[in-house]
Amino acid sequence: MKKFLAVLLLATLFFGGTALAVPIPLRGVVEGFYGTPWTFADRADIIDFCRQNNLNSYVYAPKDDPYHRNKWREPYPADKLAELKRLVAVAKENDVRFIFAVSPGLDLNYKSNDDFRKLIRKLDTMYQVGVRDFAVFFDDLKDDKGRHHENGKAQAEFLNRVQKNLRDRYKDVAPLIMVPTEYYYDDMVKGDKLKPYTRDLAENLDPRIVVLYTGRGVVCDEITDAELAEANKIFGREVGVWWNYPVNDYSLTPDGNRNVKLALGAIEKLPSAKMTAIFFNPMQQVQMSKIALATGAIYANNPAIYDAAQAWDKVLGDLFGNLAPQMKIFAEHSRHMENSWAKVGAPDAIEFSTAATLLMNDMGKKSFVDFAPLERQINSTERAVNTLLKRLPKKYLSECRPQLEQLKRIMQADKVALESLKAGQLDPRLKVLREEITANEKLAVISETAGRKFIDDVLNFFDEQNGGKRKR
Ligand code: LOG
Repeated sequence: MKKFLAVLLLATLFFGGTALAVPIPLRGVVEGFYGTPWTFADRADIIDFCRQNNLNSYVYAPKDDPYHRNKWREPYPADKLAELKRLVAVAKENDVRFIFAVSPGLDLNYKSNDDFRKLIRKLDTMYQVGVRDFAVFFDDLKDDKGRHHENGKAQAEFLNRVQKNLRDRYKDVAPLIMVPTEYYYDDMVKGDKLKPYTRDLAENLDPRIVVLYTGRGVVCDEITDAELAEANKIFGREVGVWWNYPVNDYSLTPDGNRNVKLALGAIEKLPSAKMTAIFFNPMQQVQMSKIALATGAIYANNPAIYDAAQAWDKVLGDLFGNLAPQMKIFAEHSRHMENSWAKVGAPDAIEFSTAATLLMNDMGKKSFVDFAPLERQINSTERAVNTLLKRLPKKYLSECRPQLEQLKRIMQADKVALESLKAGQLDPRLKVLREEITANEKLAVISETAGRKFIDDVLNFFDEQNGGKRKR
């Protein structure tokens, strides 16, 4: 009977999904973006956010902290070190691991004892302020021609030596974490063979060192279970994932100071198979990053049953309360990130763009065209934007005002475009509005394939009509 009850209990838990909750052991945020690093307050806030969302790690790796990368040999000045010490304490209070990373690859000499000592000195100082988790990153060491000069064996031996040195002297440090120079799959292989660097690194790296990779590309659409298994095979261990969403450091204003597109979608399309670590790389916009990061936390706490759409709804509700419906509309127009080398995030505003596409298909072909579905989309989007501009708390608004204002401009132009179609005649204001939008794209990009596209579709439609008329 006892046995039966035990089986019954296990079965209920099993099929109820709860007992299956197997969190990814190391899960958290990697402050690993280019651009102005987060402030102390941002970091303390995100560490608290980690605890609240059951994320257990924060990786300190801001590319533009000179002492992390460019001037890695130099010790932190006293004030910076004091700040880091406070942060480590905040992490400890929140039960979040503070993982300190250094990126020495730009000019490290693997054979130099002096360089080895300098690196160890850096990590020792961090140990003294309370850090017990360390990482050494070797990403982004390519020259303008896309070549790098890293030697996989030398790098592995260097890291093994670092790991041994720390573990011999300190019994309480966690296994070292590293990012290889060839950190995405497509860069590790040539044809069906491993490239020499990756082969030598994998062959020589202490199997206890945790390797992070970013998937098939740097910023890629998904990682399947099979792809993860392939990466595990390459490195002869369970690799971890450095996931480049919602990071937007490759979408910049011309002065390079601010990011033009915000990644406000859910984390999606990640493995459901067992994984050892996952770190999400956020945006400089710390508050706006919380949408994706909180969905990432739901994923990392139970990958097997993760549902991106459900997680997104829950998180929007948790973060924005009664403004969640409006935030959802706004965020829908700002999920997808894409350029010549990056592609990630669900498509933007699917319902909106579907309504626009259907409408444009019908134009000129059918005697009755139903404008209502797109009109509803435009109106509800405009209303949502206006509400957010009025009511969104300042900490959020200060990070997304340019994008909200741009979406507002786009909706105003969409209205004029729609009226033009209804009237069968192009309203000359549309071109003016379009120009304004283009000028502002230097500062804010949103809804490229939905609201923004509709403007051009309508302008093209009238161009073709006029062209056609002229021809006749
Ligand atoms: C960098 C990262 C950057 C991200 C997105 C890794 C491992 N390294 O191209 O610092 O934020 O892409 O631009 C990267 O992803 N390299």
